Amino acid sequence: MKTVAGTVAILGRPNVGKSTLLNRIVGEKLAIVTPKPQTTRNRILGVYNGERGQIVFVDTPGVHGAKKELNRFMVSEALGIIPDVDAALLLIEAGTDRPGDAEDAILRGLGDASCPVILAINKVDTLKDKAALLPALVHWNERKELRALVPISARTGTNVDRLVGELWALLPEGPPLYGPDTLTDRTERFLASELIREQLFLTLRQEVPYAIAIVVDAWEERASDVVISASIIVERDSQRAIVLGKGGAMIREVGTRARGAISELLQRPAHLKLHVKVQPDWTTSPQALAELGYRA
Ligand SMILES: Nc1nc2c(ncn2[C@@H]2O[C@H](COP(=O)(O)OP(=O)(O)O)[C@@H](O)[C@H]2O)c(=O)[nH]1
Ligand SMILES: [Mg+2]
Repeated sequence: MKTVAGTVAILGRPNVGKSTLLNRIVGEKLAIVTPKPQTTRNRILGVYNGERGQIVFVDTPGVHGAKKELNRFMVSEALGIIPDVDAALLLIEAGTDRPGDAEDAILRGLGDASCPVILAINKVDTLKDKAALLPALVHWNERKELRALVPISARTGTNVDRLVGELWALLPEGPPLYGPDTLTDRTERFLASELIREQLFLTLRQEVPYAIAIVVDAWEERASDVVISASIIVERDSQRAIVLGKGGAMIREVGTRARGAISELLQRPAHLKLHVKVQPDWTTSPQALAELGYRA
């Protein structure tokens, strides 16, 4: 049998579970996940090798009304991938009965690119009564551009195999795009910096995580471990104080947790040195954004 290979974008509004789904499908933690919206800032590619061939999934930032420069970059990361993929998964949460602004924008982009799309209705594990899905199914079913509707739970894995199974038919025949050992296009440095950002999102209150970027300053491989120095960039002195915490308690806690996650990722012990630096207006300055990896 001929093999199939292609790219599939995972698109949707913030917080619907796109990154959770990517991790679930590839079986590794490539994308960070938090209960807060707008955690993911860059496209992250995850390679899935299955019975019929290879699917390259692209996790994207959530599509939302964007004002700040950083947010505009995030939305362009998501919508800008559409012309380059073979198919798309539009992810919504159970309970989203009709398309909102985000879904409209995504479906418009997919329509313009004649890109086939499957709707995945996520978080069905939160439904007590599965019949509650029916009104949504009826409404979404009216959208002729949807090739399939699949209720799933990215968290528990329910129906994720079926969802992936629906994708093969949308992809072209061809050899694998990536070698059998390639899991992602992202470097260990990037993944490690994301794990630091994840802990900051999980630990810090409200707005502070949105003002944070991470720069890995040094990465020293030693015989049996790795020493990583990283800067936590914030916009204001007040945010620096919050990240440090009383007597440095907050940053110590973040450092301990991130070190654990990074050691797990790298499959070897990691040591982490964190510094907090203030760089005013990095979220609005195009030049600063580009230097921090948020390049338009
Ligand atoms: N109950 C439930 N929660 C989920 C599911 N998938 C994701 N979540 C949660 O939804 C939140 C946002 O997930 P995330 O993957 O970061 O969403 P993203 O912004 O679309 O990438 C996190 O707290 C996840 O644990 C699911 O299938 N069921
Ligand atoms: Mg995400």
